[in-house]
Amino acid sequence: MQIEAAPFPYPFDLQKTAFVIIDMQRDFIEPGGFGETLGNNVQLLEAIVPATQAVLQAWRQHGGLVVHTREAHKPDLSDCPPAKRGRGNPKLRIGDEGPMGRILVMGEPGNQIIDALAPIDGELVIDKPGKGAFYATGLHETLQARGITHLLFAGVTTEVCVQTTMREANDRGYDSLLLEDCTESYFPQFKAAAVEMIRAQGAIVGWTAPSKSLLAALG
Ligand code: C5J
Repeated sequence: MQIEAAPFPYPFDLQKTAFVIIDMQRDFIEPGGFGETLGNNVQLLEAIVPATQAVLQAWRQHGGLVVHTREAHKPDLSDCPPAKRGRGNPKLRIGDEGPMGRILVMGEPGNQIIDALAPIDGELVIDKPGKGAFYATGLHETLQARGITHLLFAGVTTEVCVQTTMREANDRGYDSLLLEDCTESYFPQFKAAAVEMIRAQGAIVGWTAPSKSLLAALG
């Protein structure tokens, strides 16, 4: 199969490709979570849910591997460096009690993936303490054991956890493609810049394409 993509078409084998949905968790998308405590307008991110849901449904129908990630820390915060917790001047810090439970802590209501994209049996759910999904998670080994060589990306936020993970994937030898309408930032100009820099210089980090190109390839 091949996706019409930029900077040039992206060939992939469904059996060797995973759809990776980054951090579509209540902490980032709904009022009262980490995103809002940092002063962001979380409504911007909600807009990508229908397109991401459509891809998820099609990918499931084709039997493709799905990986969901959550930015999530242990309740004792032993995996949250003080530098991360102390950064900025938020209303609430990681680990503090917010309207949806403790901010960015595993098992709390706000840390769950939004209902519209909830994982189903057989899908991988990766809790990650960093911005990149390969850091301290074993994700690379898990994907290698399944023979995965190609990754399709959706999720939030484009220039932080999505781009960081794509760069980590690139250095580990994966061919990655970002679905442009399935990713968003609290800062639209950062999304635009991240999309450009990913596909610049002959796909230096990876490819980008609208989700309709993937859906067309899947048929
Ligand atoms: C951020 C993320 N932006 N998932 N996390 O802190 O991009």
